[in-house]
Amino acid sequence: MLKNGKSLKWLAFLALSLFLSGCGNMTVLDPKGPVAESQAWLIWFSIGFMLLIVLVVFILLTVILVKYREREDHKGYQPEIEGSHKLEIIWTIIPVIIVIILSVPTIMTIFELEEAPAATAHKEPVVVHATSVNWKWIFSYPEVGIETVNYLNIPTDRPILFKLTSADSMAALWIPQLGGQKYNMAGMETQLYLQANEVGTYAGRNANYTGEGFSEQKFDVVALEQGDFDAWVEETQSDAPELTQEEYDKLMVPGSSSEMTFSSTHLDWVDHSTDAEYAINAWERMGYEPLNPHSRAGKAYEMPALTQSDSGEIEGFESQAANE
Ligand SMILES: [Cu+2]
Repeated sequence: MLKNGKSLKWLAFLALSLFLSGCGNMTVLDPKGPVAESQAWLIWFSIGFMLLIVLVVFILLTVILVKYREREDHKGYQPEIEGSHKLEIIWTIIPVIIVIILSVPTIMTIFELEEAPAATAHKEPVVVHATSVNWKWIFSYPEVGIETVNYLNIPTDRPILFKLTSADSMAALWIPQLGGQKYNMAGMETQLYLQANEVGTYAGRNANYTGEGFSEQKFDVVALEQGDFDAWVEETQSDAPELTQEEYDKLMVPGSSSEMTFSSTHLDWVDHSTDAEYAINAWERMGYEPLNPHSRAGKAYEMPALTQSDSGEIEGFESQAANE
């Protein structure tokens, strides 16, 4: 038999490994930036406060069970509580106070997170347009004219202003270690501030189920020192191939994709937040016809797995025998 202290430690260890293991770097409670930090604080605060309530309830339950159990000298006890103003006030006010204590910090944090993190608000944010397409992520940096697919480089200690939209299905951008998710929707734009405080690679994904290729819609966020980030931007501007609309249309066909890098952005010819039909028109230009909006099956292409050649061409349709 383990001593009490020892078994407690084991329990804590088990709980912790359950929390942290399965998820790898997808973990919410291991924040690496100010946004995720305030959200993790909110989660711990809410759990702690609710546990306190559970504790009080269990203590009261024990006291009442013992004090009011049926005993010889208690036979026939009939409590009169109907119309008791005192009791009515007590059991109305306590839940109101509980809701206030839980909701005030939550609402304050939600409003705070709509702005750039306070500590770095004086710095110019890096603007990144994050566009979801079944089943890929496209990231455009309009300020420096570069675009990436399925990965994202960001500088540390600077707010990143994500402008979220979708070319087709509703999706949700989620980078757990940097902050909670927000929705991407075709024909509109949502905004999300995130920030990384530490150099590292963080997992990102779509958090809104969108059908067959959903599990493949993942990306890596690589946080670099400002100097390394600037060097990457310069290298990309000079070395990466340009993105043409013809190449871009290939990305609109539902399928998966490896990481890609371009020295121009699709914002030159389409902004999906104002043009919700671009992807459908691109399908027509590509000769693609979906058989079902949420499955990979389609006329002409069935879930292509796209890659980028050295010259910048998007490949991966060739291996797909035309399916007509
Ligand atoms: Cu919407």
